[in-house]
Amino acid sequence: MEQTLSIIKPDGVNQGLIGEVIKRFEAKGIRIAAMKMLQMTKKQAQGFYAVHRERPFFESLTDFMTSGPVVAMVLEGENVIEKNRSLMGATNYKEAEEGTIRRDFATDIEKNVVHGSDSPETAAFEISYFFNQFELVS
Ligand code: 3AN
Repeated sequence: MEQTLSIIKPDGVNQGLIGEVIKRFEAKGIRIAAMKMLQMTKKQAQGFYAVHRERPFFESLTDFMTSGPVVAMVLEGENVIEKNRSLMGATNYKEAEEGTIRRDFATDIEKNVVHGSDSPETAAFEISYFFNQFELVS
């Protein structure tokens, strides 16, 4: 059984897509093991995206991610990292496959509705960034 971190980004929350995104997860048999809504501080966003700190889009990305509330979730299931990534679609929504969340709702390479961990190592770091062990329901 694998776990991954999903975030519905401020643009997703703003567009009223919380229910739509969760519906797509549940329809694929993905279980939600934890969930919370919060608004990140600039420091929290910088820490979360620390791997991207040298990238030209870091400042803009961390501004965007703190611009409104997000919904953070721990998803659980077999192969859930890959399953979630394929439901999300490519980072650039123009390259994302038909029927993916980003293809359907993203408006920009940055404002791409959802985040999902890309490996077991990032998943472990990202889950512990938002949740402690008592907040996870197994
Ligand atoms: P993904 O979220 O698909 O794993 P990452 O980890 O490469 O993509 O990038 C993290 C976030 O940074 C993306 N979700 C997107 O919001 C933003 N981002 C990535 N590449 C760019 C870019 N070239 N220009 C602006 N924002 C970007």
